[in-house]
Amino acid sequence: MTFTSTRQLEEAARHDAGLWQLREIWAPPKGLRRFKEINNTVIGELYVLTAIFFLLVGGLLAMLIRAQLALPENDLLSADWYNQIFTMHGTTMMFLFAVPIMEAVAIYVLPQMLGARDLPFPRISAYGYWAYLLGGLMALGSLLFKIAPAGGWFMYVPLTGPEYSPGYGPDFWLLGIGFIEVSAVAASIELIIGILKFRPPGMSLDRMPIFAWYMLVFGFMIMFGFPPLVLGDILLEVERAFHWPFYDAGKGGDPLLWQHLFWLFGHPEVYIIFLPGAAMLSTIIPTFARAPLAGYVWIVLAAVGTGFLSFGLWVHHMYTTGIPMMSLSFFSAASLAVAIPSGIQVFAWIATIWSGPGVLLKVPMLYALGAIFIFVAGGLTGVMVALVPVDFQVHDTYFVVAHFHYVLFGGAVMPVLAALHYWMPLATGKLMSETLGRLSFALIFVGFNVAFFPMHITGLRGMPRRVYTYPADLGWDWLNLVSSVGAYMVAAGMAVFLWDWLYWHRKHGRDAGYNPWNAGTLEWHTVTPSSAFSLRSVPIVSSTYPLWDEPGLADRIDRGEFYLADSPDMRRKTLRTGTVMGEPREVILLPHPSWTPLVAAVGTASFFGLAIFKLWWLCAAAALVVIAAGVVWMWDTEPLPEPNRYDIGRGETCPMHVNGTETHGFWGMALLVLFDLAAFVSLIFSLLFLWTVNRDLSPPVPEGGLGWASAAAGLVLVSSLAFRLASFGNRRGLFIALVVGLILALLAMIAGAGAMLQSLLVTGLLPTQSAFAAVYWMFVAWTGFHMAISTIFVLYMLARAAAGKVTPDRRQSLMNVELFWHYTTGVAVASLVIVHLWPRVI
Ligand code: HEM
Ligand SMILES: [Cu+2]
Repeated sequence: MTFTSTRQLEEAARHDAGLWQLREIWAPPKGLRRFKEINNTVIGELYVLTAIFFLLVGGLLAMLIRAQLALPENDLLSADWYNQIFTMHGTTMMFLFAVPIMEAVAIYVLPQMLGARDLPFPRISAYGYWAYLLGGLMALGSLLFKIAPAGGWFMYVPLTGPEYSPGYGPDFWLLGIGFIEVSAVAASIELIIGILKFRPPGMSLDRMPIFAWYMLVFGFMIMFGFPPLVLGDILLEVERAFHWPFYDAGKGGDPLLWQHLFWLFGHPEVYIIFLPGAAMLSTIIPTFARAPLAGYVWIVLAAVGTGFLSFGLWVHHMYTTGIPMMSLSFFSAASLAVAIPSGIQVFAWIATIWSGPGVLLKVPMLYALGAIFIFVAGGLTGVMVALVPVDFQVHDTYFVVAHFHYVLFGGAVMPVLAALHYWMPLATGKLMSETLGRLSFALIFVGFNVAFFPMHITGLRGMPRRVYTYPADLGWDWLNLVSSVGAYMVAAGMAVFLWDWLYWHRKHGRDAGYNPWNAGTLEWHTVTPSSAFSLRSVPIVSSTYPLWDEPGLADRIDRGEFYLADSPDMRRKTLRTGTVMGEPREVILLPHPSWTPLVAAVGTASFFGLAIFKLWWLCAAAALVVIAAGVVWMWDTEPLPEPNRYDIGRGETCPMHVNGTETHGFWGMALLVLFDLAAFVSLIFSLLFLWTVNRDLSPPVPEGGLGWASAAAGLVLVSSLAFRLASFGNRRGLFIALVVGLILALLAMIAGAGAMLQSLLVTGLLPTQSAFAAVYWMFVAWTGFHMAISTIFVLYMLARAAAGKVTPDRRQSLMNVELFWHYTTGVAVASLVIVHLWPRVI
């Protein structure tokens, strides 16, 4: 029988050894040691709480903005303080709320939805979470001292460059936000691999819950969308700290380079936020329409299509910068095209509602419908501003402010509120209040439209954005007053929501019991609140909505009829399955609670925090803390259980340790490399961009250095070869070959680094003298950084080898490091060619 109350579950655990074991090993530590916990339910909850906290901070700043703008000639806030406030409002909302909340919800529900016990790298989720919390607090902390960035959330240079923003403001942004991107990447690797490799048997790709499809696209978009910003960030910080003039027009740089890099990230960002919102809607709507999602395949195609298209739209944020006519037309057409996949999704939702036996208008569904309405309205103005002549009129006016708030509220805030109402029972076992929910929905929905609809008109009447006040006689005053009233209505609605969310429903809410919404996806398979281990046994599924289509399945999961129903050795485990068909491949031993993620995150945060104030020695100390935590963290990976086969139940066994390119560890490294490669390509893009816009100023040809460059290239290639020999030797069981190979590789790499540095030193080019020279030096610095990481990796591998942890059967870590090693060699050779050959041949 399916448990319908937690009491029954307690009762059962007393007689059932398997259940007892699972509960015991997955129970989070108590007291302060709870912060060691890395399990996705604990981390996911903290993540959601933190993201909502940042939403409140961003909302508070919005209230200040609206208070200031309520009346003309108001002097509540000074101009400079206003600039900081709207900059931090936008920054907080985009970087500290909108993207993280999506990761947070996914980290919490995905494993349960996918019948996994956790995500592939729980410690990385934990690290990502702490990094996010600390980085966010750091960025916001600047507000307390009134030294926050004030250049707008897109931080355009030269305003944010060393000349016009000499203080610390932009550094808080660049380092704080740069740091948070680390956590976004961590989460995206986690989600991609979780979705592709940690599904229950039988769940082939075409049976995945639609939520998983969306989050897969989301993960890949972060992979390719964030690197340009990371690179742009680094370049700007280096320009500010060391005067390398990447963006300085006087020295061959170009402020537009920043705009390109920013919007190469910034436009996909909009979809990075919207796709998870759509994922939530696509999950919630079928439940309340009581019908499967109409057009599953179409939605998958639309999500993937949106992902691709959104990388070709960035220039629509730059129509007014003097772009050639040809590109204006191209980007305008592409921007219009993206309405098609968005439209497909909206029509599919409507068709789903239509095809069912009638809609249940519970609170999550109300929020979902509100989301569709608001998002469509934002989409319509989006089509308008995609047209170049319209944009020329309304660019940088309140019309645009209205447009993007419609998109963001409809695409993110409302879906998130729907999702929180919907999934809360998984965490608390209680339903949120229908009455309070209706009240908060009404206040937020009406308040939002009252606040933002008038901004379309204020914008058309010419009110520019980012002005701290305005004169009384321009016809903007009553519209602004209405907007402010609406904004405070939204705030009141949020207060009602919070009251229910944080307090009321936990105390007085109705018990949710088993599957309160009668949903079809796996996360609802048992009594709420769900357990930290998410399910008693990992099922075999045969449909997209297993709870609807397979009567008795929930029962059988709870009775432990499927895989991994116990854990006699008291270790946390989950199943890795085939990427396409989902057949069992490996039993994964998941890590137990540990302090290392928190320590590493504090170290990383200190590194970035100290860098703001240019305390380089302390930065180096912080880096050592991170490295030490990393070594402790990694040391016990790749345990080699004997015997290697584990009884997963149903008379089947699975290996507990697999080497090769199909493992989640290897995929993790491969995705990291992919991300890094995208940032490297952004650096190449920057060089080509500077070259094409400055055709009268060709890149300087380095004088000499060719010999050193060839030596460097030869040395890094030798180092890769030596590494190959090392791993070849290891496979043959030749320990000496392993050690000698690694040492040779290391020496060759270090010598290569020296030769590479020398190859640029001898040319006499200084990074401060021109933008091109700065980019050349950036290639060298970039390579050097990778060489340093590779060196640390190999020293670590040598230590592992000495401890007997690298053997023919235990070669996965070595393989992962080798991948990074060859990649570093690739970066070095590419950089050398670009710096030394390319200027000679063009
Ligand atoms: C009731 C809620 C909100 C209100 C009243 C509000 C109000 C405003 C206003 C008036 C501005 C323009 C400030 C100016 O240009 O001088 C603004 C900017 C902005 N808002 Fe909101 N906002 C709200 C919620 C949100 C949310 C939920 C998001 C994102 C998820 C968001 C993202 C932004 C961004 C990115 C900017 C641009 C900042 C800049 O120009 O640098 N806002 N907001
Ligand atoms: Cu855009």
